[in-house]
Amino acid sequence: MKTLRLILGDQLDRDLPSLRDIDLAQDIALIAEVMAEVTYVKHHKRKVAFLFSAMRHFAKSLEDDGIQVSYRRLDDPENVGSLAGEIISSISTFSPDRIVVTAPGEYRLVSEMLSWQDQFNLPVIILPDTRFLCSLDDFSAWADGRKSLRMEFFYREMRKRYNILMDKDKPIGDKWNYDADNRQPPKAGLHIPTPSQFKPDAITVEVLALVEKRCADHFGQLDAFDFAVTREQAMSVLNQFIMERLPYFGTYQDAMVTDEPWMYHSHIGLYLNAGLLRPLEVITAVEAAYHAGAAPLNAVEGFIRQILGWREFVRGLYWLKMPEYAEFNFLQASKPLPDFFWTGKTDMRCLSQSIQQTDAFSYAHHIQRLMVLGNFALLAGLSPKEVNEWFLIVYVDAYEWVVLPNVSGMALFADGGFLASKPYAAGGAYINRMSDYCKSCYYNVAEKSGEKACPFNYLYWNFLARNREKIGGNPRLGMIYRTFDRMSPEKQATVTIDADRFIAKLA
Ligand code: DLZ
Ligand code: SF4
Repeated sequence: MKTLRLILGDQLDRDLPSLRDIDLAQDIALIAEVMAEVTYVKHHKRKVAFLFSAMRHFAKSLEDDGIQVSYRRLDDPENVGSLAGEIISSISTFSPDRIVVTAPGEYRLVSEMLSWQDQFNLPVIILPDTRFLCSLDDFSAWADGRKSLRMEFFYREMRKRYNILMDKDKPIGDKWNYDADNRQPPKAGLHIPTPSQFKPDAITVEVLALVEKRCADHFGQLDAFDFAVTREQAMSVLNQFIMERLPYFGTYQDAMVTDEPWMYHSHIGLYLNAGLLRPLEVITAVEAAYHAGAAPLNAVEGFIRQILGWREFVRGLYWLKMPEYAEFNFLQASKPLPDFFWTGKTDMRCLSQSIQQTDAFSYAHHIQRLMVLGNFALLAGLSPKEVNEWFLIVYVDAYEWVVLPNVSGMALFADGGFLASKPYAAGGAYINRMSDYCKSCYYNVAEKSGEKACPFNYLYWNFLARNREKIGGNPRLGMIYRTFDRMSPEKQATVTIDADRFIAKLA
């Protein structure tokens, strides 16, 4: 049966379900660069360039394997601009008997695909995406009957199921989680290795020019583009991370240093999420480094937890809760995103550093995302829809399945505690402890009130006061509310005055 096999931009894996039983004699793999996917949110230029270059390299590797590939470039005059439109073109060119796809990572696209069979008048087979370690059925079965879902318990099940860092039926070292040894503040004189860099080849150079032209009004920079764009290059990023950064990953995973965007992080999320790396190969390579004595348990366990635990958990949760998850706004936050999220022009040093890095590299590490940008959005009461869209646009590893639970669930508490046991709210002291940003900030982190006080300080108390009705009963916040209640009425009033002044200025 002649089959048209659509491969999406984040499905660049030779072992993709929709490629497995390909008939080399007659099937066609369709890969299409389309404006609809580039602009449903206006993705960061670097993200579009990464995906297009990786898609073109992947197409070439499929052809090398003898697969007939129909590759639609964005600048092809016949490009019709949407995935459905490109399938219609391919149907008229190749007359396939059926269409096969691997389930996409975003709900909006699955919904669209469900109408394709009628639209094309051909069977459209959507295969489950097996590139994850927990199937959606297994996740639903695990979640069934639980009032709240906690990653830690899911992660332990996954450790046992895949026999990762296990000593028979016990976790190696007798503890499941070594975060108590992690999260150290940065100390002076840290040596941070240069990350992997790849000089753009002819394919990438062409893509960069195309993106510069067609995405001129998108956020972000293309200068000094140096991401991996092939599986081989992505493997070398992984190996270099294991050799040079993994040993310090755990200790400094939450640390932030001025002009050091990469720290000891792996920078492989974009490759995993686009299909260039596979989660199990990453996990087993990192586990092997532990057994070889090349990295300590706190680093290895912390890293593996992100992939075997957190990544699988948020993906399962997304599909379990869509489409409602996108509508959640438990705290009824509705402020628009301030302009400085696009310009980086703010006197708040932690925010300007995180946003400028995001603009330059389409990257910021998890604490910049969660405890600087996300924390600010939570405290300032920004609209979850606007914050989610910003995260989806600006990060090279971002797809809705990963953004929505992290932003709405983890950062903004918009799901009311389904994913997180309490809002991750913090004042300036946390950022000061974990970074060197405050030293060069216009604001004073030690001041609690007044024009020069760190805005995180009064926004924090204002957030708690404002949302008391919704979160005041949370047992994990009891002590904090008691501290607030011990403040004098004048001090409490000052919090409101400072917060109102600051928020009025944002608008
Ligand atoms: C993100 C993205 C972009 C920018 N461009 C394309 C594209 O031109 N063609 C394509 O097939 N996929 C693209 N993607 C990835 C899709 O948006 C992604 O597959 C869905 O969001 C589902 O995760
Ligand atoms: Fe951020 Fe406040 Fe520190 Fe400035 S003082 S960098 S606003 S935490």
